[in-house]
This record gives sequence, C-alpha cells and structure tokens, in this order.
Amino acid sequence: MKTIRNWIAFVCCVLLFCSFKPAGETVTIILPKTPHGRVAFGAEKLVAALKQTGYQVTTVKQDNPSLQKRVIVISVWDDALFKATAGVFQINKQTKPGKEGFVLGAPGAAVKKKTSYAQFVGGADASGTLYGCLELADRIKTTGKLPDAITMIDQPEMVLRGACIGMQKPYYLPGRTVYEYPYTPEQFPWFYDKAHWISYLDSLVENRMNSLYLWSGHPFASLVKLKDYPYAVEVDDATFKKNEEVFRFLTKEADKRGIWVIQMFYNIIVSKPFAEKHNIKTQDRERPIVPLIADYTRKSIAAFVQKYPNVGLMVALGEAMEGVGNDDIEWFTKTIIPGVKDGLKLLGKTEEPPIVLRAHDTDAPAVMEAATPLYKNLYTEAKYNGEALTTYTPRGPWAELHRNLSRNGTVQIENVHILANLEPFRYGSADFIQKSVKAMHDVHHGNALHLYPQASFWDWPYAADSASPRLLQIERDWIWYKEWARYAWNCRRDRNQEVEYWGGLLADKFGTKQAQGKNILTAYEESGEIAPKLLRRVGITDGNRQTLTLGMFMNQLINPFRFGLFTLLYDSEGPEGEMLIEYAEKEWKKEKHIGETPVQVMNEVVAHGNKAVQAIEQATAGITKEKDEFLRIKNDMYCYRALANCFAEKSKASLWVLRYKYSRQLSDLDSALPYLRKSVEYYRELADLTKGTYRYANSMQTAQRKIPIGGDNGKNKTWVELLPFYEKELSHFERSIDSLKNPKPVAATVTKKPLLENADVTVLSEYAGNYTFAVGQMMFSDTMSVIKNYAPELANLKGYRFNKARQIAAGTTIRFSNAKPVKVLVGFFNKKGPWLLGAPELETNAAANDYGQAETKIANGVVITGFPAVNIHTYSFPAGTNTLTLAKGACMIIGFIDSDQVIKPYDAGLVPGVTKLELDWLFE
Ligand code: GTR
Repeated sequence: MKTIRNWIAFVCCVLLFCSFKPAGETVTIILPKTPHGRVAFGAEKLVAALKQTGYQVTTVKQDNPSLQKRVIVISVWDDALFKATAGVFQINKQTKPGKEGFVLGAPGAAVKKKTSYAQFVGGADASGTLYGCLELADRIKTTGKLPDAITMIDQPEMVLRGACIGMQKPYYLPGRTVYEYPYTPEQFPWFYDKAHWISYLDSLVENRMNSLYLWSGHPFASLVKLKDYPYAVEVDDATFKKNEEVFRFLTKEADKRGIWVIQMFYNIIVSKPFAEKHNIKTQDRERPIVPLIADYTRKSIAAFVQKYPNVGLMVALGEAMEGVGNDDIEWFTKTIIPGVKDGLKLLGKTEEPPIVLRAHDTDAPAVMEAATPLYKNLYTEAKYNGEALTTYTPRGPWAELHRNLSRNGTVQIENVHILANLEPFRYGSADFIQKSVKAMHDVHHGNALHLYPQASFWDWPYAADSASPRLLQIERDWIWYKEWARYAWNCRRDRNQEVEYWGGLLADKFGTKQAQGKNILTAYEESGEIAPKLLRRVGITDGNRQTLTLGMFMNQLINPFRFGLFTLLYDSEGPEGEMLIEYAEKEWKKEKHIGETPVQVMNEVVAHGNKAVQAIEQATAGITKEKDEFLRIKNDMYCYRALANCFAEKSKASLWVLRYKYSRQLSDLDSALPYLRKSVEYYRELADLTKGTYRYANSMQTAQRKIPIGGDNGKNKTWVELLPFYEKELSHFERSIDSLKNPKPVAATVTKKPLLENADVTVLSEYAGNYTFAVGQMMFSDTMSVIKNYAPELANLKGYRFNKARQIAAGTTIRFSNAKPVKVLVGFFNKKGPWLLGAPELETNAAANDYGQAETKIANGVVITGFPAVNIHTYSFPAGTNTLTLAKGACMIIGFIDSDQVIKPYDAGLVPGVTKLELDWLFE
C-alpha cells in the first residue's frame, strides 16, 4: 500500500525541449509486432487525439525500431520492443510500476539529436500501457498539441474500480417478484444496442475504470442451457441467441478497454419455468437448501463459467435465503465454489476466476473462513454507507466489519450502493467524494470501488428528469462517475489543485470562465452536504426503504422507532451525535449534548442550501454552452435549498412537540405550529420546482418503499403527489390543537382502540396449544416466561403456543385454512439476540413486505417476563389453505384476525422506565 502511494507520489514532469506545431506534422507510432488488444486500443485513442489536433499519423508494428523520426514508442514491460528501446528512453528497468501502472519516458541525448520529438509509453501490463496512451492523449486534447516530452510514472491506488448496471426495472413483472427480470429485448432494449455499450465502455475506460458489474436475480436462465434442465431457460430461442451474442460482444469490447465484466446474482432464485415445473416458488427465504435446487444452481454456474471464462461472478448469499447460519456457508462452499470448479474442469483450466462475496445479508467473515481453504481467488464486498451516501467519517460496527473483511480476504471492495438519499437530484461534490475515498482506505481498509449510478438505478439507462428525449444517466451524471473514478485512482490529491481541476472541467463544459466553473463546483459541494447530513441525523434508514428527498412525516421525526429505525445509520454511518428524540430529552433534562446535534445540522443545511443557490446564480451570466443542462443543475440547487428549509422547519416543529411530551404545556404545541406551516410552504416550493422537471424521485417504485409513504403500484413517487399528505398532516395538527384546547370533544385524548377479534381459521399443522391474553399466561411450551402486560385491544385474541427450542432449531411453520382473507399477528422481540427471530427488515431482504409484514403495527405491544418487549407485525393471506413460514428464532404467534380489521400503526409504549405520551394522534 505504502509503495503504491510512493509510486503515485512520484509523478514528475520535466521539460525537455520545445514542442512543435501540429498542422501537417507527421508522428510515427511504433507498436509491438503483435500488440495486445488493450495496447492496440490505447494506440487507437492516441492516434485519434493526434489526428484531431492536426497531426499526420503513421503507425508501424516492429520490435526493433529505428528512432530517426518523430516517434512515440508504445510497449509493455519486458516485451521485445520495450527491451529494444527502454535504454534509449532512459527507463530504469528496475522501476517497473505496479499493476496497471505506466511510465511515460523522454529520450536520452542520443535520440534527442536525431528526432525533434520522441516519447515512450511503457505499461507494467497491457492495461498499464493502455492507461499510458490515454494519459498522453488527454494531454494532447487539453493543450491542442503534443506536450513537450514528459517523464512520468503513475498507477492506480485502488485495484478494482468498477461501475454497475442493474438488469432490473422500477416495477415487478407480472407473476414475478423482486430481482426477477429475464434478459429480453422487451425489458432491456438498451442491452441489445451495441452503440450504447460502446459509448458506455468508452466512458468507463476514459475514467480508468476496470470493472463492470451486471446485477440480476438469476441471469443463468437467460444465458445458459443445461442438458439436465432444458426447461429452465426463460427466454425464447431467438432471444437466447441474441443474449449469447451480446454477452460475447460485451466481454470482448470490455476486455479491449481493460474492463472485467462481473455477473452478479442472488441466491436462491430459480427461473420461473423451473419453479413452475417443480411447483415451487422462484425464491423463498425460508426454504432450506434442497438437492434439486442445489444441483440446478451448481450446473448453471458450471455452464456459465465454461461459456464465459472471462466473466467474474459476484454472489449475494443473502436475500431469498436466510441471512445467517450455516445455510449460507453450505451454499457457498458446496454449491457455488464447486460449480465454478466444475466449469473450470469442463474448460480444462486450473486458473481460478475471481469470485466476489457480498457481505449483504450474510455473515461474510464466517463464510470467508470456511471458503478460503477451498478457493483462493476470493474478493469481498460491503456497502460503504448502506444504500445511501451519508458520511466520510464512517465508524462503529460497520467499519469494523469492513476492516475484518479486509484482514481476512484478498481485497475488500467498497460498494457505493443505491443512493436512496440522493435520488433524483444531481450530485457532484468532489470534496465529499474525495474524503469518502480516503475513508474507504484509511477507516475501512478497502482497496477497491464498486460504484452504483447516482440515481435511477432501477431505470437504467435513463435519468429521472422529465426532459424529452430522456436524459441518459452517463451523460447527466458524468461528474459523479468522473469524481469517484479520479479518486479511486488516487485520492491523495491536493485539494486546491482539485478545485482548479474541476472548476476547469465545468468551465469548459458550460463554455464559461474558470471562476464560474468554480462557482458551479461550489454549488455542487454545498448542495452535496445536504442529503448526507439530513439522512444521518433524522433519517429512518440507510436503505432504499426511504426516499429522503420526498420528505418525512412528523411522526417519523418524533417517533422514529415506530417506523423500524435502522440503528446502523446512527452508530456507524455518521459522526457521533444525537437524534431529535435524544436532543429533546436532554434539553428537557438540561443535560449536555454530545456530538453532531440535529439543531446544528439543520442550521448547516439551511446555510448549504443558500450558498448553493448563491453560487449557481453567480455562474449563470457566463454560460454559453449546454444551457438547458445548466438550467437543470440550477433547478436542482433550488430544490436542495427548499428541501433543506423544509426539513429545518419541520425539525423545529418536532422539537416543540417533543418538549410537550415532557412539559404537557399546550403552548409548546402552539409554538410548533408556525414551523410546521412553514415546512409545508417549503414543500410546496419543492413540488413547484419539480413539477414538469422530474418524472419521479425514486426509481424503485414498489411496495418496498415505505418512508415517507408506501410506494405500492408506482404511487407516491413525486412531490406533487406527496404535498396533499403534508397539507393534511398540518390541518390534522391544527385540529388536534383545537380539540386539546376545547375540552368538549372526547377526541381530545387518545381514542380507545377497538378490540381485535379472532378470525375463523382451522389450523392444520401442529402447535402446542392456545393461550389467552391475560397476565400470567405462558406463550412457549418449554419456557416459564409469562405475559406481564399487553396492549388492551389484544384482550380477546387466541394466541398459538410453540416450543421455543424447536422454533430456534427449525423455524416456525403454521398451516391453516380460512374461508375469508386473514391477517396473522406475529410478535417479534424488539432487541437482537442470537436466538430471537429478527423482525422483517427491508434493508437486508427485499421480499420482507410480500405479505405486508414490513411495518410494525403495534410497537411495544406485549411484555413477557425475561424477554425484550414485543413488536407486532401482520402477515396477510387470501382465502384458502395457506402456510406461514418463519425463519429460525423465537417469536410469538399472537392470533388471526379478519383482513378487514384495520390496525392503525402506533406505539403502545409498554416499556418500563420510559416517559411515554402517545403523540402520533396529533398528526394522523
Ligand atoms: C436491499 C435493497 C435492494 C438491494 C439489496 C442488495 O435492501 O432493498 O434494492 O439493493 O438490498 O443489497 O442487494
């Protein structure tokens, strides 16, 4: 690592002799006799840059050249051409750069006399030579002429620098569920567009990226045919042929550019026709490993490796398979690795292709421990800040996981995953990104980057803007890719020079002066602080369960635990600090605040918003190119300002409401009201700014999106749609205050919840008897724990007793028949424990809302001796015979109710020692 840095630090440019004028001048490019594809590609780019600048170019291929003319020698370390010319160019053979590195060399005195220009490009390997050519080509393009001969050595810091594309859609396909998208021209027309691929791959190589990840649930049934499972293929013959052709084309073109294609897949997912044939589900988290599926998967992987030996594999052991325990290890060591080895045998090769193990939803350190003795070429990957961008000061248990993986694997890849808090506005903070890459190295000990699109992951290749024709992500978000890639190559660059660099690029893009270019950068950097700070201080989750830019409801701010607060966000993905609820409590108790407070953040984001708008306004007058795009950036800055202001006002309102919890003074609610009104005004501004400029905020438009509000059936994805909800929230609060001030209506206090009634069901599977809701009742057949307290509306329910040890060993299954649709109430203990079943969690399981179970319906609804409090969720089932299967771990089956009995989510607050006052009714 240190050596790499030293190399990179050792970049020097020396003036040797004057440059000459391009027009009509001839330059000879000398390539090795049989150049590697990447070398030839690099040379092509260099030739193009020279020609564009007015040079005549001749290319020759020879290993022992004469250096009489104006020449550029292009070689790979230790090849014949290198050996023949390195001495002349004063290349010290001992100073070979590391992987993908290169040297640009200037000639010694003897050659200087003979030619008025000579330059040497030598790469440590073919990729290095390619990058050397690109470096020279860039300099020619920037200055309009061949530079004076330069001496330079450089190489990338991160070993893998990759971007990803989702073979996924914003919606589910009929009869299928999450991640299940066969590769077809109907779904992915762009996949078959070779020109699109070329421009994408060119943009990757221009940014010196060397890997491309394709994300899919189950790609195999679109790409390979198996003798034993011919029916598994899920595309027609013509499409299958096209897929083969495109995949081959893509991997070949990628390879030329030094890019390694990696196919990602989730487990256990099978194709739809396979599932139908065997009468099983395509994916089922609770399904144990069955020999049939293991065999099918192993053979699919083997066939894939055999067919596409140059494609890497990336594996998500989680999702569709229970996240922890031995199944993951079994699956990886007994199905996936053997599948790859079988493929190698079929190919007659022994060199292991790389396998990347994702840490998502699995115990990756344990899997690595079991897998490393079996397979050497393993990489690990984990999300940098969850599915968001929140901080460049990561810490806590999540940072420890990264370090652990880095210690135990070969290379730890830092995954900048779906940017759920940045969607859909433009993001271009070079400062934030540079600091983040430094943190990846210094705090996480990672040494590779896997970058998601900045926005609209599920809608590739399009951006969310309303513009017509639609904007392409790679064009709109060019600066996002460029910034990450530049710092993945080298993050230790001088900040002042970086400001000049980006300012220059922006000035060039918009045909303006350097000063205005820098203003645009300032706008990006000021606005670039807003979403990260907001999410890490008041957000519910780092996952795409929340779309931050759509705002948040009051109850989400004042009662975040009710909405399934994802605590990693607070203990790992931001600096130490306080949540609104903690801040309010400390204020009331007059305790000292610690770290980054919400009040501080709200002041800061308002200032960032103002500065972003000011900076973009300062740039406006000088813009001469790409005016439409500039106006869109400008609009985004106004959007960010409105968003920051809205959150700031709403947080102030929340703190007054939270104060009321302790003071019980109505005047505190009165104080909250003007702030809430103000926040709605700012939201209205946001709705106006985005009306006609954005098609949507979030690209994942399914029921998986929960915060601020469910995204079922593609609804609630624009600010215009959300505004009425926020207006309603305000008027509800106004009415609540009125009713509190006016003692007449009974509604002035919390209304009594209606009793829940048992539905008519016949339970067909075994269980250990029933219990009623009464203090002292036992709910496990093998444990003495008894009910101590429960939410009153449960009083009539008939609970189902289970054997806790069996639940822990084998999970819980309950089969039942019902004439009418029902909901099963399941209680999850609200603390994590090795033998407690975790509540459904969309952060790690995209199928966690398939039965409507993701949301806590009654938080802290039951208290049992010796256990943490119980949160109640409901699972919906249609009429018929149904099975509820829950993973391993203790939980409570609280009862069945008819589907039409509605439970309005709330916190019953049965937690000893906590100041409890139900506030949610004030707003909903
Ligand atoms: C889930 C998320 C999915 C996907 C997944 C993953 O939490 O909802 O969209 O990103 O994580 O990491 O594979």
